[in-house]
Amino acid sequence: MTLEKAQHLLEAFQITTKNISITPIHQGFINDTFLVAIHNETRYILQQVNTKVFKNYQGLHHNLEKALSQLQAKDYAAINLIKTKSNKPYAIVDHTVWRLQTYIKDSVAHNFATNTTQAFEAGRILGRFHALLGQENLEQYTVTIPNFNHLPFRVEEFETALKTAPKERLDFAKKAIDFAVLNLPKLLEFYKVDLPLRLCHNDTKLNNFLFNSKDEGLCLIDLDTIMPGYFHYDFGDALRTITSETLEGELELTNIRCNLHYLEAFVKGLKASDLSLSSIEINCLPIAVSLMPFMHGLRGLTDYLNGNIYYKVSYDTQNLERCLSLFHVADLAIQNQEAIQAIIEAYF
Ligand code: GN1
Ligand code: MG
Repeated sequence: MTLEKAQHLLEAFQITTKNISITPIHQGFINDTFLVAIHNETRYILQQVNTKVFKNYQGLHHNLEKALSQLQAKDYAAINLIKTKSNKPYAIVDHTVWRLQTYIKDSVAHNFATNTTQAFEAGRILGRFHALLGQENLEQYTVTIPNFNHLPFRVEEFETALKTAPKERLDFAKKAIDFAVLNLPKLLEFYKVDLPLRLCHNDTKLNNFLFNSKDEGLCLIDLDTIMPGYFHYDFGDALRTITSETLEGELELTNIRCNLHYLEAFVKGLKASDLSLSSIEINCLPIAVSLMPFMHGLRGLTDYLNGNIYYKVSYDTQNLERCLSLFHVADLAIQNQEAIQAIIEAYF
């Protein structure tokens, strides 16, 4: 991104564009993100919204504005959208969609947890997020990506890919395919229970939580996928990145952990947030810890089989490697299912 281009884009928004600097933030598989500084002081997050993934970007920004207006509380750091000069939450510049958000000073994000305070705080912030949005009318939110975290739908996509993928990809991914086929039935059990829908974040990997330098949790970021879902999606997605103690696509599988101390700290933090969950929701929490890494692994595998058409990748086998890594996280959670259940039952 050149300075001229940044200047041109930022002119669409209600900010001064004098003396700006811009740095790309190389994170995320979908949108392109930049940190903008004005006079080396005020900072903003500028993002190009991937409209191939978020075809309904109007609905996305409707959800975003609505949810952000509820996520305002003394103990939860607020993020605000900077409106465009025509008072819209996003700008269309040269046929591309851009949005600008406030940046929380001195905040940091972690790709994986390194102490129990971070795990506790992530649990607490997730609980606060759900409590603040708990009264929202789900009908007023748009489903921007239908069936986003819905495993049965991801299985359909996987089965289609199995039928259409070239033989060499199927052979190369054999180990992952076998793991998926073997474990699918027990994870699909989750859908036998009739759980209540809640407004969910739907992408609660740890690096979407902001912390201060004392490891206190501030808020959740990246609210693109806010839509109705099960609390379990947010619970399991956060835990997969908290218990593993490694980067999401860790290639050295022996480095991946299922850290039950971190899991316990997260559950304690959730309890401390005073979010109230029904007993039927509580009963399904343990399986969510394996469901989410499995579902993400399956999405990566499907994309590999399809020739990498969804996620941004830097090399051909990246999606498959992410899948193997995520399946390992799922496998460890499956092996530790009883211990995970005992920890959850001790607090809920
Ligand atoms: C994508 O781009 P990012 O990191 O916000 C994906 C999530 C995955 C994540 C994997 C819309 O999110 O579901 O968890 O990659 N988002 C979408 O880290 O597909
Ligand atoms: Mg995201």
